[in-house]
Amino acid sequence: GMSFSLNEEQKSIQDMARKFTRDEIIPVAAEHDRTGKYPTEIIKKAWELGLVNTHVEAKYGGLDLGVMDSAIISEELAFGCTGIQTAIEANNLAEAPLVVAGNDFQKKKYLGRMTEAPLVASYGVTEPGAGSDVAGLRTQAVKKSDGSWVLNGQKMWITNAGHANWFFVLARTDANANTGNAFTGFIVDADSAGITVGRKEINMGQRASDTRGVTFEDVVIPAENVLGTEGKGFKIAMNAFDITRPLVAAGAIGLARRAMEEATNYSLERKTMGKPIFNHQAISFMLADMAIGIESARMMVYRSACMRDQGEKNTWHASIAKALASEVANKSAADAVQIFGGNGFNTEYPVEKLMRDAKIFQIYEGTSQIQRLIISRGLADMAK
Ligand code: CO8
Ligand code: FAD
Repeated sequence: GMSFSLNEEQKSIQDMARKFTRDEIIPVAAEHDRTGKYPTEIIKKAWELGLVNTHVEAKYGGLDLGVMDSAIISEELAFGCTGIQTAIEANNLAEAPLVVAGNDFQKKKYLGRMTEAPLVASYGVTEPGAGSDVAGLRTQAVKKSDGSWVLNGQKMWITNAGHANWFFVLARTDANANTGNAFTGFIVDADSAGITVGRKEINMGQRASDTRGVTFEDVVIPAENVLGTEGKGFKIAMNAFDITRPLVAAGAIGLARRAMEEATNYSLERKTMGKPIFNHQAISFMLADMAIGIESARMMVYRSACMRDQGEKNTWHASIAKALASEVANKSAADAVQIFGGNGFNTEYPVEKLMRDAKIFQIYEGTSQIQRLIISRGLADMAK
């Protein structure tokens, strides 16, 4: 039958991730936010515990966890700092196209090395001129007579780019074909000649995470690094989101839960008009709304994650989870700042960071508008 509880293994994963977050992330999160320093040491420790690259199959050295198990980890890490969680999560995203379409050789070589050393990788789809409109991207790969490819173009907003060992890159390989046949996915070694990684972008939030532009100039890619079938890259790039949108949504829930806990604790201590502000219903109802949002968004995360683990197509549910969780995170963080009053606006308290960090959840991995596009298209399909 249907169960709403975690099994023993999932509970122990949750405990481990929660403890790691408490001991290793929370104490340094504000400092990483202030300096923008990339969390190399934290990634290494998380990697040692198996909290990174969670879905790599056992035969390539991984733990072979499901999306559901990974979502539990994502929520816990995000509770500590979503900048650091995003740096870790971006590995899952880079690896997802290989999970979906990689052959044994590619998985052994590129996923295997992620389990042998604490490396990071990047997913490179977005460009300066095309983010939501993936089919509008202009990076191009041309096949040479020996079967290798030459890559030219520019990617933008690529998480982990400054530290990546390899990139998943989506490039146009047919100027005339329709979207489903026009793009090919490639694995590109970061030390290939012709790659220039840009400066670290200074973002509003999630400042520990590393976001950069990447330029490819006549970069040669061996034939063996084509992912799946030539021309079918768009679907590989989209299928990757079936794995990662539930995880990004889980991250948003971790942030919302942090906002709720901080604001609850604060409101039980802070007094006005002779009583803790928690006892003003205007305050406690904001907290109740956070709980409503968090509990319902988490159900959608678990639902969309379990569907994927059970081999069902989860794109539509993943978009609902991602849209809902990112909005719950933003509302919860903004209300937490409100509950903290003047202190909420100050960097000595943890909630202004949550508000800055929350915004990106409505933008990356498909904006809230794009999730609604996918959800509404699904409605039209169901009506047919
Ligand atoms: N599964 C399988 N096939 C698919 C899927 C899917 N999910 N989606 C589309 N397709 C197929 C279609 O069926 C169609 O195939 P065919 O031609 O055979 O019928 C073909 O692909 C083209 O599809 P569409 O006609 O739907 O294409 P559109 O151009 O209309 O665009 C979207 C579709 C949905 C708008 C798409 O462009 C999209 O998802 N845009 C958003 C892009 C996005 O999410 N970018 C995120 C980049 S990564 C990122 O932000 C990382 C964040 C930080 C990293 C750390 C945390 C993980
Ligand atoms: P646009 O597509 O130009 O959208 C602008 C506005 O128009 C948005 O509000 C959008 O919702 C709206 N809009 C666009 N089209 C429609 C439509 N059809 N209907 C209604 N509204 C629409 N990308 C990667 O490939 N890899 C990464 O690792 C990565 N990491 C990121 C990290 C950060 C910190 C940031 C900021 C971005 C990252 N991205 C990454 C890119 C991210 O996915 C895109 O920024 C996002 O998909 C939006 O694309 P855009 O910025 O081009 O905005």
